[in-house]
Formats: sequence, C-alpha cells, structure tokens
Amino acid sequence: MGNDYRPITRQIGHRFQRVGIMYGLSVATVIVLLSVAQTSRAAVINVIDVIPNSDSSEAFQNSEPSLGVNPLNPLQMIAGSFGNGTPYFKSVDGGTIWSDYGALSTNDKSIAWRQDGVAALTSTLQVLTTNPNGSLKTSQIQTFSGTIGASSFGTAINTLNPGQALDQPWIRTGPSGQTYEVYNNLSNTGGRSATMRVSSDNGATFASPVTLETVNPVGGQDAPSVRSAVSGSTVYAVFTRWGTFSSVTGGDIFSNSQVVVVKSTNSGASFSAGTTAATTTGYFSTTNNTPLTLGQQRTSSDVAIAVDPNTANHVLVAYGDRTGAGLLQLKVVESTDGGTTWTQKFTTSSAMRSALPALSIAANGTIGLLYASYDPNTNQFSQHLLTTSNDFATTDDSLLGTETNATPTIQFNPYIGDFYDLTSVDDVFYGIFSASNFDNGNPLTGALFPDVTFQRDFMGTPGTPSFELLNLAGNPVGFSIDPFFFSFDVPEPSTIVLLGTMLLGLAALRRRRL
Ligand SMILES: [Ca+2]
Ligand SMILES: [Ca+2]
Repeated sequence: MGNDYRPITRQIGHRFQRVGIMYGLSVATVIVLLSVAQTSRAAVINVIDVIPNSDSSEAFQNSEPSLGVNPLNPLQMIAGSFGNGTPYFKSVDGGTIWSDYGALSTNDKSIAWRQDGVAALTSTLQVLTTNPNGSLKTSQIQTFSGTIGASSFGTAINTLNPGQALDQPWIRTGPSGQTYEVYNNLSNTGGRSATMRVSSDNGATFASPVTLETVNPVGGQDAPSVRSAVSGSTVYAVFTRWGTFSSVTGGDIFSNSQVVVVKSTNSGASFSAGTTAATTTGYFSTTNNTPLTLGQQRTSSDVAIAVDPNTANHVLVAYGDRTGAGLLQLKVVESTDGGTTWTQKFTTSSAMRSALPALSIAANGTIGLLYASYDPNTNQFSQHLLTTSNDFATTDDSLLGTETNATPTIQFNPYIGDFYDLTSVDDVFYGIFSASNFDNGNPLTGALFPDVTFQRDFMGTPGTPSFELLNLAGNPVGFSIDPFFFSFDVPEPSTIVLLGTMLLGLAALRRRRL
C-alpha cells in the first residue's frame, strides 16, 4: 500500500535500453548518435493519476477531462472531469500532488486560467429541459471563477440562460480580461449553431453572443465541438460545418463537411467570415462499440486549434475524418498567413481509429498533439503525445498508456470523454486524458502505462497483476476511468548535446540503483 509509489523497473525500462546501448561509448560518440537519432526521440512520460489520495474509495467514470494552468506560475493548476457530479482538483506543485477542489453539477465543462494569473475560470453546461425524444431543449451556460487558495469554484459569476439549446461550452482567455466562450447553439436559425460570446472583464459580463457560422450547413447544423485559441488580440475559432448526411452502421456521417476557421484581430469585437481549412467527412455516433466509435467511446466532432504564442499568423487545426468504413483518422493542417491558406501536415495511422485531439504550440515553437487511438484488432485504447520541433518534418509519438476496451464497462456517455485537453506555458506542455486505472501491466486485460504514479491507495505493485485499488480503510475498490495528468518539456534540437551528457549521468545513476 502506498500513495506515491513509482514503478521503477518499468519507468526506466525504456531508458535503460537506450543507456545500455550507449554504455561504454565515448561522450563524443554518444553525442553523434543522439544527433543522428533526433528523428526518434519519443519519450517515456510520467503520467499521474489525478484522483487525490482522499478520494481513494471512488470508482466513478472520470471521463472528459479539462485542465487549466496558471501562465504566471505553472505550479498551480486546476483540473476537472465527470464523476460524482463534476469534481474539480487542484495542484500547487506542478501536478505531482492533487487535492479536491469541490464539485459542480454540470453536463459539460471547460477550464482556462486568467492570463493575469489571478484565478481559474470554468465554463459549465447544465441541461434544463429535454424534448420528449430525449434531445436537448433548453440549457444554460455558467461561468465560475476560483482562486488557487480557495477550496472550490463557489457560485457562478455569470449565467447565460436564453431558453435555447446550448451545447458544449469551451473557454479560453486573452491578455486583458478577455474571456472567450464558444459553444453550439442548436436553436440558431438555419442550423448556424457555432457561436461565441466574449467578456472583457474575466467572465463577469459578456457582450451579446456572436454567431460564427455564416451559412446554413447542409447537414442541418455545425458539429457539436467549437474550439478557440488566443494570441494577444487575435482570436481564432474552429468548427465543422456538417455536409451531406448519410446513415452508416453505428451512426451518421456527413460527407463534404468543412473545417471552418474564423478570426478576430480585435479581441473578439468582430469576426471574419470563415475560411475552409479542410474538407472532411464528419461523423456522429452516440452508441458504443460500432465501426464509427472508439470502442465504448462515442465519437462526434473531433476538432482542436492552437495558435503560436509568438506569431499570431501561425495557427494549427486538428480534425477528425472518417476516411473509410471503420476508419477514423485525425489530420493536422497549418496556416502561416493568419488562416488564409492551409497546408496538410500530418495524418494519424490508418491502422487504428484516432480521435480526441488537443493541440498546443509551446513558446519555443514545438507543436504538441495529444490524442487517443483505438485498435479494433486488439480492442485496445492508447493515448499519445505527438510532438514536432521542425513543423512535422519529423514527429515523435510518445505512448502514454494502453488499456483494454473490455473493462471497465461504460457507466454513461462519454466513456473517456468527448475531448482531452492540452496547454502549454513557456516551453512545457501540460496535458490531461482519461483512461482506465486498471494498471495490471497487461492491456489485454487491464492497462499498461510506461510510467505512472498513483496518489490513491493501492496494494501490490503497479504494472503487475498484484495491483489492486484500496479505500482508506484498506478494502478493495473497483477499477474505473480516472483522469491522468502529465507535463513534458521538449528539448530543442540545440539542447540535444546537453541531453546526451545528462543521459550519460543518468546511466551511471540508474545502474547503481539497479
Ligand atoms: Ca474513477
Ligand atoms: Ca461532452
């Protein structure tokens, strides 16, 4: 039993191999090897189960995770996921230790930190009424503000309740109190559902909502996910304009959908009409284990956007494409002229289905893409942080975890979430994903993490069949979906020599410890 155990043998398994190869070589040789091997620098990244030790008895499905990091003090962060209501968690040590930060009654939620560092903001959705067929009729979006010293978000500072069908709010912040909430308003005329509202006082008050969509989508609405990214006074938003509908096994697809990017250069006071960043086949499935899902995880409207913190004209979009029967792939397009023209840069493997993209660009220009994959042949999930420091000339795909889809069984939709979340401060990526905590070291029956840390109580050894969750009284607790946090500082190519030297030092250290 313990709450900060790290599975040392598996943690360094990968590193040890590399070290073993290098051992006995001269420093100069190692530097040369590392320089040559830059194209394959996938890393073993420590992932931390966010569930605090005090919550060791929980067995909820903590899906759909969000993360906010204080840009002025990245030791401070607040995360949230589904669970018993929507529990929130905070860390003041860079994500190593997490504690409870209250809970809100929400359907969806999103988190962003104020850029002045004062507080985190969360935007939440509450469904108020449904139609007889169960579809959304009315809902409200609320905004909450919480300081890191507080114990919860407290009461809402703003409520949007127009008596309409609002869905999936997503919050991001700008440098002078601007707060951008994008969402899908299914009550908008003509199915022009992609919408944003803008605050200039940290979410206390908002200007009238702006309908970002400017045409009536052929598919009847824009896809549920609307996302935004901010660089100074430049704000981008992206959504998928659904095209021609057809029904396939397991759900709906929308051919000739458009991935639309709109832009404001005046902190959201006005927006340009959208440009088409890509054409795709949209998809929507709220069932489970179909050719259109990631196992038990439903799929819909995967889209993400990131803007370069140093160059507002440099913007990236990731989106989902149903590229064939039983095949879902993520694609990344890039613009360096402020969204006027777009270039295809990256596509995930066609050997498995991928979704839940989250994008960020670090201060040093490194690009990060967090995503989930599902392999129908093995019935396994995997999570990945893909990074590139040379604009996708080469990419490093770091595997964060692999889990069976067979267990735990779904408690509600979404199984692991309609999104993951990734942000960055300076040169460090901060990400969060939800996955099974069944860390028996075997993704055929449980989960395998290259490097994981648990705060919740357990007995046995993580990564082995002896691993068992315990409550604080020492009694067994069932395995469940948990949120997992990670941070990752990508070394720039110029620092690779330094890394080589460090690895040699590490080699000696690790060998002694073995
Ligand atoms: Ca859980
Ligand atoms: Ca959702």
